[in-house]
Amino acid sequence: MTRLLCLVALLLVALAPPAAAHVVKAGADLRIAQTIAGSELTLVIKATTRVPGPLRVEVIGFPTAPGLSLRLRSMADGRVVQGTVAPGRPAQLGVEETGPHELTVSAGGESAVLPFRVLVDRGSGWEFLIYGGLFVAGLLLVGGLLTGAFNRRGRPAFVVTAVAAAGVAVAALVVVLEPWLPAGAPDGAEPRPTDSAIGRPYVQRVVTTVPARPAVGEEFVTRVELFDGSTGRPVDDLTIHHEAMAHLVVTSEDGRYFRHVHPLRTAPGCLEVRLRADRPGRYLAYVELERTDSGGQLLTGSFTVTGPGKSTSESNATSDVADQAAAAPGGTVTVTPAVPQAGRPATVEVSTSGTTRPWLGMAGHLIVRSQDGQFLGHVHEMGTPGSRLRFTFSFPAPGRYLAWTQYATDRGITTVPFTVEVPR
Ligand SMILES: [Cu+2]
Repeated sequence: MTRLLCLVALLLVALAPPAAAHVVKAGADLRIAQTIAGSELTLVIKATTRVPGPLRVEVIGFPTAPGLSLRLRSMADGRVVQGTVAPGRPAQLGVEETGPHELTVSAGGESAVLPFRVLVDRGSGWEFLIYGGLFVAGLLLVGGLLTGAFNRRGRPAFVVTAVAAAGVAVAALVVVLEPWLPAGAPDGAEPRPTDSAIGRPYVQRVVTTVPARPAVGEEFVTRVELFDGSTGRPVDDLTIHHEAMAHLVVTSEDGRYFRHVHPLRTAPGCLEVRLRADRPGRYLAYVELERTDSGGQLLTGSFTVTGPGKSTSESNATSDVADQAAAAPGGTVTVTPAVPQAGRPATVEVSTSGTTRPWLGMAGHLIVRSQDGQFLGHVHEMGTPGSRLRFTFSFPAPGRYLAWTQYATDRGITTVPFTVEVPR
């Protein structure tokens, strides 16, 4: 009996997964895509393990990124540290405290102010039970085995081994149940909002440009101002989703112009990005974002570019996009079935030129707009990076769609445009 219990206890110890298996958000890197100084880059604020200590910041460029100057400010005591970061040259900024900080990122006369929290995992209280239980069990097991070896009657050994087995059982139970047990908040975490049960109102937006009527060929600022639907105050609680605070897609009416960019937070509730349009006419803007406790949202807006040339509404969308596709550096697009049905999943496959690398957390992106601009869809390639991207997309209704697939390689971000006709 004693031997059987020992065997069971040993098996439990051997089979229990390591306590580190649980996911601690405090230990995760924060990745934020930014379009700055004409470059697309991802800023990586590495997870901190101790405070005071170094905060590591890296930058990934698509394909390259300018050198960025960094300014880290603690919101608790106002302490400021500065540094620079470039691809392959990470920055180390000293942090004294956990809690709210602001990282100002500047390059080419542009700046973004990124609020974030320095979090350090305290470890969950449950770990104490796991390691405590295993420790006690280990001690008693050894004791039990020794007592069993020197005591022929075996009763004390039985008791000791039974207690050891109970210790192991408690530890194993906590290991198994840990994903469902409440975890302690990390150091520096935001206090739980009291209104989280009902959620926050959707964001209202105003999309404007500076100047108000940009001219063809000239750089202008696209500004997205976000307001709370009920208080009218600026919305400054966006959560990072798909590695960005907001994803902005700007297309000309005919689809010939397409930009997928990640605006800079220039002030609370204010996002800005610099663009340059190549033809006059109407442009449509779509903003994908997610507000804390409010879910994802798609906001739309439009603006007009003035100047000489063929207007964005005069050209034939299909032929222009086809010309553009022919000129694209890589990618043969295959849609299956060749004539997709409305409301039924279709498969879009794109052959890539070069090995893809993850961008915005995915191997590839497919963005689909109805010709009239009333609909915008966005799906991801979820597979592993390779030479072929595959998307599943359901066109919502009959009509003509303008579509763009995007992926990143070492040479930069490739956009492959194509059109799809969905019959009645
Ligand atoms: Cu994006």
